[in-house]
Amino acid sequence: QAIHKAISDAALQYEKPEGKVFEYGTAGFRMKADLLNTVVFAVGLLAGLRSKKLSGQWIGVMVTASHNPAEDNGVKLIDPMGEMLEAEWEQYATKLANAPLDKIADVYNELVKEIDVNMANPARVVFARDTRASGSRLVGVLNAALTATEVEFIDFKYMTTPQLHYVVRCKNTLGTQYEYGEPTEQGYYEKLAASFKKVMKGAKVQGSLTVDCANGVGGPKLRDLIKYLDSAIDIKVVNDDVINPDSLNFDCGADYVKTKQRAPPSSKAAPLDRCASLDGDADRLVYYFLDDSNVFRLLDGDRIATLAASFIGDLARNAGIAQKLKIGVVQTAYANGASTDYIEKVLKLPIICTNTGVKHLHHAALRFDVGVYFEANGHGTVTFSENALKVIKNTEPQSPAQQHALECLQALTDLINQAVGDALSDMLLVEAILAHKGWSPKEWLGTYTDLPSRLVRVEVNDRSIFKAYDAERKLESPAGLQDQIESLQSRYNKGRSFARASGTEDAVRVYAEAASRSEADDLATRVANAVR
Ligand code: NG1
Ligand code: ZN
Repeated sequence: QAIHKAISDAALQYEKPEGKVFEYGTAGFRMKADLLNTVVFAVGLLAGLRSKKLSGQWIGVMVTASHNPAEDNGVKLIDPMGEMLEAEWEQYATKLANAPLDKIADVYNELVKEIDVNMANPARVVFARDTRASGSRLVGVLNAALTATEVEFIDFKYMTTPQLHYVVRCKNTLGTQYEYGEPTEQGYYEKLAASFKKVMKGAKVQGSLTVDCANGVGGPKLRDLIKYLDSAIDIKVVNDDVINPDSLNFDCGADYVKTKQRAPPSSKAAPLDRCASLDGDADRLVYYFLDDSNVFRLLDGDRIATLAASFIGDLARNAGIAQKLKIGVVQTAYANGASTDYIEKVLKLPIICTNTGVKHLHHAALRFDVGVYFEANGHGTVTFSENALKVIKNTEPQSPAQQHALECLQALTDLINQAVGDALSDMLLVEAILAHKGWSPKEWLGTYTDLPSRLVRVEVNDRSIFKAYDAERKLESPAGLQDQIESLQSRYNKGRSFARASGTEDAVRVYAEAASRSEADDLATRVANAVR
């Protein structure tokens, strides 16, 4: 039929990289940008099918490689509620991406049958990209795939990843009782700014916040957001060079700060200055500061989770609805053991540990009324169940204090991007909480003491033999390795270590923590050697 021919014709413009097998992983497809044309073409085709399958709901396509180097790029699909693509569909993406170009129209037709797509349904797609130089070429490819399959689409140009997730959710809830906001960038800023001002009632941000934007799309977007905040907060934007393409994620950004455990070399922060870093597409956030002795102190995703959980817990108690809300925290094996301890023993909240990758955390979070989830690397958010929204909205306050707490909670549900982890939204959340508590980063850090930890990347011949279970905290294969790891960790005070195959890189990651720096390093080295 006509579409079959249009797909075949359009596909002819591209060339498939030889001998490369593609896989839709934790972060969609991600690799060197010059290998991506045919992959993006395939994703464009699938986005249209996904929309048709869901009766014409809007599907998002984001072109980004997040914290990866400037020469990389990637592409991922966003489901109607602003969530990651349903896991079941990842295999279809993989199948299309690996189809030979002269067969891709046939594979497309096969998929239509296999997935049982009603081709008479409309198809609607929104897309955006980060600031990478390769983005415009890839968006051109996407355009070609959508045009060939007669999909209605809107190009949102440059956006942070969470902004596009927001737009997708807004588009699909427009005119329903779950309306999420205006499906525009301006709508996003207005929603964040208005709810921030509400949350800030009765509190004032102390001092300024310096935000390192990884020289990515978060820079210009943060500058835009600031215009809507009416100086409710003093933000200094640094590392916001989006002109020089090589500067992206280079010696700056959330991933740099978290993995190197140091501030960007360009940082001019004085002791006790509040600093934060975003990653290249602004879905990760970490805080840090230099203490009185000029020592670098990191406040990572675990810290944001504990801060948010304790604040929301307090608000729920003050609002008199604590009994009606099941608040919980979701972490991965990479969460520092001290944070897990603090959540269980001090905050007395339930914890779920899931596999790495935010889609797993997000799903687990939905099991709570208020689900606080963060990966240690700073990617996360808070979800509110329908019950939670109802209770917060419908509770009659019995005192001014209770009313204040309820209003604050209500505003939080708007401030927090519930579709996905969002560095800009999370940043305003942290700023609001610190302001309410009257805390500097020093008091925040003082809530508990992190166990020294070490993360090592180990190159192996075949990482697929490393099979994990128990939320990736243990290995069932290769045989015997788990016993070795356990015997090693038992020799260290508070020792904990695990190894798992990375889902985004061709390597095995080894994590170790222990009571002292030297023990953690030593344990990591020994487990890494056992893995090799
Ligand atoms: P892998 O490569 O599977 O460890 C990394 C991060 C995840 C997540 C994904 C997706 C660590 C240890 N791992 O996964 O947390 O963010 O990338 O970007 O930080
Ligand atoms: Zn990212």
